[in-house]
Amino acid sequence: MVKHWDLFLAPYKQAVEELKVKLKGMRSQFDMNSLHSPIEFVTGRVKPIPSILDKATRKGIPLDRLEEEMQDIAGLRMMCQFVDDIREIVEMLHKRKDLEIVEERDYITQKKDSGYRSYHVVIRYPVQTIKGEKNILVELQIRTLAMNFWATIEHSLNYKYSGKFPKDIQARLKRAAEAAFQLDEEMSQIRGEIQEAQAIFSRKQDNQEE
Ligand code: 0O2
Repeated sequence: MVKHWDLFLAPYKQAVEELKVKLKGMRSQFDMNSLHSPIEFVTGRVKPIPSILDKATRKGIPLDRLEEEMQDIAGLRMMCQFVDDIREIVEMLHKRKDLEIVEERDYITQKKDSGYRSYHVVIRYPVQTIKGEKNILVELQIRTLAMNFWATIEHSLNYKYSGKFPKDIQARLKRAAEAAFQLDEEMSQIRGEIQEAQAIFSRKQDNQEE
């Protein structure tokens, strides 16, 4: 028998799969036109049921209001090389006709107390079901590789310490966040140089494949 959660999560799974194809497709189009892709890679997930329940309790969201009030049951991440790529991706999202932007949260110019940096865009995305169209909320997190590295490490430490970091770990994480920020700054400064090298490398690979 199909369980209640399977039925509830089905459109979220469909949205994640569809959006992964579409966003990865954007990357391929840049590649095919020999242009720098602002998207390096894309990942996606449906929030596991225990995390949905935890978050609902933490934020006081009644389970019959999950659809309206929990914005990240479906989530995708887009990683980029440079901070400026993030703006380019957001601009492209604004132009798309297959989704509607509901909210944007800029944790880059306003980083979180933890040191977390990322750009969040909540979209309303229509999924076609056998019962008609269903609009669901999806959270897109757009971040550089350095921001992603920091967030991934911090997320696992957060899990280990259940959010209650020892003081020294907390201080180190903040310093690491600053170092990730500096790395992004440095890479932006030599962006032209890096892209030139990548173009040469990719041409060399294409020649070898022919
Ligand atoms: P998971 O495991 O990533 O699914 P809140 O949950 O209250 O912080 P809100 O208002 O629901 O936040 O939305 P927000 O802040 O836009 O997005 C929450 C998500 O952003 C988190 O999801 C993380 O993925 C990421 N995030 C936010 N703050 C931090 C942080 O300090 N460190 C890390 N590593 N990630 C962060 P979840 O629900 O935590 O879980």
